[in-house]
Formats: sequence, structure tokens, C-alpha cells
Amino acid sequence: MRILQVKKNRLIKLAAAVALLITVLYVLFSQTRKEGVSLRSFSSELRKEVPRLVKGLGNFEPPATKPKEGPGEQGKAHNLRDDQQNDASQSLSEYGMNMACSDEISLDRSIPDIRMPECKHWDYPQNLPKTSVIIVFHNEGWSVLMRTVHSVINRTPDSMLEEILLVDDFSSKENLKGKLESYIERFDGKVRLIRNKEREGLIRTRSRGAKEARGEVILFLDAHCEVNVNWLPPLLAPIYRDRTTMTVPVIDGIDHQTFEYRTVYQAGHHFRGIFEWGMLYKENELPSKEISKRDHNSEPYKSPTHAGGLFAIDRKYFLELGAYDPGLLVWGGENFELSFKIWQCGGSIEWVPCSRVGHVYRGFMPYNFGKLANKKKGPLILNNYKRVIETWFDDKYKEFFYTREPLARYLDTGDISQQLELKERLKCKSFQWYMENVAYDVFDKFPELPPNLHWGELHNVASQTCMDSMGHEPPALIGMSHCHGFGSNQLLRLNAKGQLGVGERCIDADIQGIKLVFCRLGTVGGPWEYDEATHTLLHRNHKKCAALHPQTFHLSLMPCDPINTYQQWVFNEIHPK
Ligand code: LR7
Ligand code: MN
Repeated sequence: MRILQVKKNRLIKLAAAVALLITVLYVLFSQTRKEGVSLRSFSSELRKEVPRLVKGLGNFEPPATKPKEGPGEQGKAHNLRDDQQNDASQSLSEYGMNMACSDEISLDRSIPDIRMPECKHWDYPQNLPKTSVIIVFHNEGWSVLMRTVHSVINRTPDSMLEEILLVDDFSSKENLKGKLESYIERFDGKVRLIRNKEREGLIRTRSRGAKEARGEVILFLDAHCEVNVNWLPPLLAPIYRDRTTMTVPVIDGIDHQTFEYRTVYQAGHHFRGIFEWGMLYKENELPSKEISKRDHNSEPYKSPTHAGGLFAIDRKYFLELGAYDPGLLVWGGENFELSFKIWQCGGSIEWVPCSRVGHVYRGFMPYNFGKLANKKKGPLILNNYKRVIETWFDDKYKEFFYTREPLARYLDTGDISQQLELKERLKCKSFQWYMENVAYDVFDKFPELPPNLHWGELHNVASQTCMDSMGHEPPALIGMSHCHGFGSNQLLRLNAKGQLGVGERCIDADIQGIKLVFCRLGTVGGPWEYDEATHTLLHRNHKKCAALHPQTFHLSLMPCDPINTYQQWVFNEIHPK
């Protein structure tokens, strides 16, 4: 009797187990099918390539949690009351972001998981390398910096996180001093803090962080980020497979006023990093040639460059590449230096759609460059660009940069012999190779530049004032103002194809007047013709000339009258001050 009872129990248990197994398999299978990914595709690909290395596989997806309620939870916008607006605007001007708003949002807040659904089904090796997350900061707002740290702690498998290394670039704000040491004690040694003895700028501070880090992989974040669900394994897997691959997450936006988390990318579309010839960072939709190289839309893909702030790289590899060029100062151009160096010297850059990190885009840069900039910020950044192009571009391409930024020719880059030596030693390929094989889509938007026929300040003979874009964004009328000799918004260029440019923008004219417009991507031509004898500036399509109104100072096209000094213009070349 008892035996029978036991058998019956066993049978029931067995049947239940079988039913459970079938349900689980069904759920898994239907999900996989629905989203078009075989559950193990990435890992089996990895296994083929590094069979001995892969010990086990893990998916690392966290269990689902109940949605939290509260200000800014689920990445929603948090709006302050009217009586808080003073604090809000005060903090906005001090930090470039609304710290009054940030301070009311939990450091552990939830953000929406906006990954492509198939991202949940990738498997990764269990024994991914340990990572030092390096966050350099200079006078950042406390709650924003700490939310960055908390998000990493909350959303990273402990086994992969060697440490979070905070590197203080000589901040002067009181609350970033002693309080920081005591606050990080709660992380039981996972968070380490080192401080610069003087201001080094973000570039040198990152190189220092890389040297001091203890992890096999280093991963940089700006000090105002929030990492999203399961962000790290997809960044580490490509590095694990090939240590010369650098990986970059997709960077979402966190609003600097409301801290709303939202993506800047259209679902399912992929972008990659490129540049224009003035070395401004740009993005381009992934060319079809790259799309067709992949089996799944959530797979990593190659990118010519990256924005700069957020990426992972094998620590030793980064140091073998000389870290960042130590001659680069404070801010700017280091993203290109590293990108060109990696690609030309045999490595590659991959963007990883399944890894997403939010970044607060500030309205303006709230800090100055300290002693490192004995001049204004502009020439310092341009100088960085010049070091980078003088090291990595071939002569033909250098000309495009000097055409787009004529003042750069006169800047002193300092000594780049060490950089050139490194390039030689690592047997790096030419820029031509890079443009043809990696960054070929740059040309679609930014073709080779014809030389400038004239450039400089554009003086009006009658008024002795200069055309000025006033720092506006298109569409806007071009203004006239006192000629200051610094270039920037008064530095105009007329190229051999008739395009009149100022910075990355173009100048055209319509019924309302002479205007700042977006240059037509993929073209380098324009409607203008300058007559050196009469000093008139003709608009070929309208067959009229650029004229200044003597009373209103409005700029417009008028029937050409070469004797009228209000229609006479002189390009005055200038030199850096
Ligand atoms: O002197 C400084 N010392 C620092 O430690 C100046 C800054 N910093 C810190 C700062 O606190 C922050 O944590 O360096 C980090 C980056 O400075 P940001 O946030 O002012 O830079 P950014 O976001 O305006 O600029 C982008 O370009 C820079 C060029 O040098 C860096 O590469 C930034 O990391 C980069 N940010 C991103 O790529 C995020 C995505 C933006 C886009 C597109
Ligand atoms: Mn930033």
C-alpha cells in the first residue's frame, strides 16, 4: 500500500516536472522565434572562435522588478514647482544642468529599458574580463556624479566589476572634498578615489586613470551618466574575442533640465561616428554595406570614430597605443586621436546596440580651462585638432582641414615627434587606407574640399564693419559688427566652387536678406563670385550683389552697383591672437 502511494506521488511529480519543462521550452522557443534570434547565436559564434576560452555562458539579464514610483522614476521628466525656479536657474548656470531637479531624484532611480527586444536573448561568456569603470570629473554636481556611480553598482554583475575608479581633476567645490571619501565607504572598497594635484584636463586625467586602474579592461564614463539594463557584458564580449577591439555603447540623452531619459535614435536604426573636415564630430546612418555583414540587427557593428566619453578597451592595449597623446590639452580631439590610432594601427571600433548608457548633454560648458589655456578655449581645441591631423592625416587630407580652419595653419602644435615615432613603430597604415576602407561614408556627406580663393574677415568698405554670423544657428540673418580680428563668427571663406562658409555653416541669400544656412550635405559648391577689381560679391543665381543698407545695416541682395561702397567688400586675412 505504502509502496503504491510512493509510486503514485513520484508519478505526479514526474508529470509535473515534464509539464513544467515543456512550458519553459515553449516560452523560450516562442520568444526566440518571435524575435528572430537563436538564443545562443552570439555565444556559439564565440565558441567557434575561441573554443577553449569559453567556460560557460551566461545571459546576465536581471530579474524583472516592480516599477518604482517617485520623482524621475522610470526615467520620466521631473518638473520643479514655480517657487523652485530660482534654485533651478542658479544651478543651471553653475553646472550647465538643473541640479535642483537632480537633487530630488533618487540616486538609485529606475530608467526605461529601451533596448531592442532581442538584446535580452544574447548569451555571453561567464568569464568575461574584470573591468575598471573610470569616471574623471571636474566640479560636477554631487547627485549627478553619485547617480552615475549608483547606476553602475546597481546594473553591473559584481563578478565583472573590478572597481569604479573616480579621478578628481582638481575640483574646487567643497562637497567634492572630504565628503566624497566618507560617502564611498558604503561600497565596501568597490569605489576608489584618486585626486590630481593640479588641473590636468579630462584627457590627461583619463590617461592617468588608465595607468592606475586594476582591471583588465578599462571603461570610461563621463561623470553625468546612467547605465542601462545589462549594459556591460555586450561591451566586454567583443574585447574578450579580440583585445584590439574597442567598444562603444549607444548613448542616449538625459535632459539637462528635467533629467528625462530618452533616446536620440529612431528604433531599429543604427548610427556610427564620423567627422567633418573641421574635426567636428558627426554621426551617419549605418551604410548598407555594414548592415549586410550582420545576421542580427542587434549585433555590434564597425564605426570609424566615437564621441569620446564612453567606451571600453583592453587596458594594456590602450597603454601599448601610448594612451592619449600627452600633448593634447584639457578637452577635444582625443576621440579622433584614439579612433585614428586604433584603426590605422590594426585595431577596430565597434558600436554595441545592446549596450545603452544615458548621458546628460549640457547646454554649455560650465568650467574654464584653468592655467592650461593661456589663451581662449578656441585655439586650445584647434591646437589639439592640429596635433591629431598632423600625426594621422596624409598631406592631401591635411589640406582639407586647413581649408576648413585656416587659422590652424598658424598655430604651434608643439613637438609631435613621439607620436610620429609611435606610428612608425606600430607600422600603422595611411589615412588614405582608413578613408577608403573604414570611413568611406564621410565622403557622402563631406566631400573633398576645394581650396579657398579668399578667407578672413569680410569688411564692408563704406562702414568698415564685418559680416558676422553672431553665433546663431541657421536659419538666421547674417549681421554686421565691429571687426574684432579673432576670427570665429567673423571668419568667412569663399572656396573655388563659390561656396561662402563660416565655421561649418554656409551663407546664401533670399528675399529676406543674406542668411546663414545649413550647407547642403554632399556638396561643396555655392552661388557666390567675388570680383577682386570691383570688390563686389555677386550671387550668381539671383544676379545681384551683396549690399549693406546704409541706415538699417540690413544685409541683402541689390542690383549690382560697383561704385557704391556699401556693395564693396574686402577679405582681410587674420592671424591667431
Ligand atoms: O578639465 C576637465 N577635467 C575633467 O575631468 C574637464 C572635464 N572633465 C570631466 C568632466 O567632469 C566630465 O566627466 O571630463 C568629463 C567630460 O567632460 P564634459 O562632460 O564637459 O564633455 P562633453 O560631454 O561636453 O564632451 C564630449 O567630448 C569631450 C571631448 O574632449 C570628451 O570626450 C567627453 O567625454 C565627450 N562626451 C561624450 O562623448 C558623451 C556623449 C556626447 C556626444 C556626442
Ligand atoms: Mn559629458
